[in-house]
Order: sequence, then structure tokens, then C-alpha cells
Amino acid sequence: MNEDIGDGPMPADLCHIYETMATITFGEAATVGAVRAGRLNAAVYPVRGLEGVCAALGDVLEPTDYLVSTYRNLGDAVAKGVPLKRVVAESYGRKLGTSKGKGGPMHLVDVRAGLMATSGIVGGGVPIAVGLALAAQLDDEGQIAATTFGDGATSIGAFHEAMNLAALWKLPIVFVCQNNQWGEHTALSDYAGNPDLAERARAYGMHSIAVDGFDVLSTWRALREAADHARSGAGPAFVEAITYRLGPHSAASDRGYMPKDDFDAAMQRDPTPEFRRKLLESGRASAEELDRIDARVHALVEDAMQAAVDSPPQTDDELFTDVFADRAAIPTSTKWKANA
Ligand SMILES: Cc1ncc(C[n+]2csc(CCOP(=O)(O)OP(=O)(O)O)c2C)c(N)n1
Ligand SMILES: [Mg+2]
Repeated sequence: MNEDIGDGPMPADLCHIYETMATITFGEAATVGAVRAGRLNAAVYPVRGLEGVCAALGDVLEPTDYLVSTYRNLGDAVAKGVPLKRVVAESYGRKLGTSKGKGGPMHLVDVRAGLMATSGIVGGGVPIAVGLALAAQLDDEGQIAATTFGDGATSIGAFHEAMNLAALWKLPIVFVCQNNQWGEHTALSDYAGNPDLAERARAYGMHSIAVDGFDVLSTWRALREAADHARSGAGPAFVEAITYRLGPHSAASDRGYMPKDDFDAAMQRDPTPEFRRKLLESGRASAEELDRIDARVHALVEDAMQAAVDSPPQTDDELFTDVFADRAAIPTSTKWKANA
């Protein structure tokens, strides 16, 4: 067997990781295609380039763990177990959507899958996730929280306040920085005095590591270690997954300001085809197996797009339903329910 795939601990099911990545890549391509064709009028932020980071995080988290994501959320949602059709339907503002069409693509919530919030406010999800980590610590049932955010978010004040509190209280949380090297139209090198973002976490006294986010297995190992660390009660962990944004900031925008050479070099590392190649070269999966997965994913994406457009739009009389919390629907421990 070729050593290409790397040494060290491995996910239990490599093909499942590939299938998640392919679902994100193809599912997003269909969604972005609908925006660009004028069939979908929504603010969609593609995750191209982050497929491996999302799939690895989804794999290391338990279904009962909490996740808070950003507006660039399709990959996190799918990897955490939210059905693609419900993600797409939310973009269309349809009843089938994760938020029954009332949130739109920047506000996905699926409590059953543990996707507790996504936010259009840069860095806004980080303190929310810290609150969930505090809840998990109080519940003491082995849950952890995780939150994803961009490189740009690490310069937001709330990010630093949340990091400090998490370190001080040794909260069970994994901070996952999706460093795609861009904050909207501004390159990391143009806004960060020190571009080593993992160092920011070390300054707060927490376990912190930077990893090649295009390499899904290295990322998985870093996240596995971080999640184990957080779950053991040793406090928070930070993973900076370094990738590159393989597309424009939003589905409807252009990427003319991104240096062509950098972009082309990053495209050579496109994570889903790269992982497919590695699985084949290492003999961990056969071409037939991977073709079967691709066919299954294409069928799922087609069904998801159809289910989204077939679902009716949300109606005005529903506007206030589910706006206030139904405590019974929130999966907290009996201790919390007793105090409610
Ligand atoms: C508090 C706040 N400031 C500014 C914006 C406008 N804005 C939207 S996305 C973005 C870039 C954020 O970059 P990064 O955190 O690296 O995330 P990425 O979009 O690259 O995933 C900005 C500045 C916002 N949504 N919220
Ligand atoms: Mg960024």
C-alpha cells in the first residue's frame, strides 16, 4: 500500500468522509448555479476549499455535540447531519427549510442535528458557542461545543472576549478557524499584523494548532485531538485550518481581485478531488466504489434541489411561530429541565 495517505490515527470510514465532501461540493455547485442562473435570489456564501475541514469536523463531533457556524455554512450543516434538502430549502425561504424558511441561508438551525445557530455577523457565533459550552459544562454529560469562523473573525472584539472566558473557565469547546486567507475583499496579509492566528489562541493559554486544511486527514487528526482535549475537561482547544478561498466571497460576486497565480496554485489542492485521488492511490477505495458514491451524491443533490423548489413558501400567519423558544424541544439535561 502506498504511504501517500499518511500515518497516524484514521477516521473509521474514509469513504464516508469522501461522501460528505462530495455532497458539499456538488450540493453547493447546484445551489450556486441556481443563484447565478437567477432562479434563487439569496445571499449564498460558498464553502469551496473548506470541504475537508467541514467533513473532518462533522466526523469527530458526536450527534449530540453543539455546533455554531457562520453564513458560510452549507458544509458545516451537511457534515453535522442536516439533510441537504433542508439547507437548500432554507435558501429558497421554503417551509421545508431548517428554519421553516424564516431565516434564509445565513440563519440555519437544526437542534436535532446539534446545529444550534449560524450567524451573518462576523465573529457573532463565537460567544454563542461559548455559552453552549458553559451549558455543556454545567450539564456534565460529556457534550462539547464547537464553532467555526473565518480568519477575519479573529480580529473581532467578541472573539477575544469569548476566547478568554473559555480559557478561564476551562470550557469544553473547540474553536475552528477556517482560514481561507481572505476577509471579503481584503487579504489576510493586508489586515493582520501577525498572520499566525493559532498564536492568538496560545496567548489565551489554550491548546492551539495550525494545520493544512486542504489535507483532510491531517485536519481530522488535529480536530480529533482538539475534541478529545475539550471532552476530557482540560479546557478549550483551537485549530487553525489553513486553506484558500476557491471562489468568490459570495455566490453572486466576482473574484477579480484575487491574484491569479495564488488562486491557480490553490485550485491544484481542491480538497474533494485531491482526497479522491489519495483514496485511489493508497488503495483505500476502488474507482468503482468512488463512482458509486458520486452517483449516489448526484442523485441526492438532484432530489434536494427538487424538494426545495417543490416545498411551499412560508406564509405570513406563521411569522411568529417558533420565534420564541419551546423549552421542551431543546435537548438539555434533566438538571436544566428541573430548573426551568
Ligand atoms: C461584524 C461584521 N462586520 C463586517 C461584516 C461584513 N462582512 C461580511 S463577511 C466579511 C468577511 C469576513 O471574513 P472571514 O471572517 O475571514 O470569513 P470568510 O467570509 O472568509 O469565511 C465581512 C467583513 C459583517 N457581516 N459583520
Ligand atoms: Mg476568511
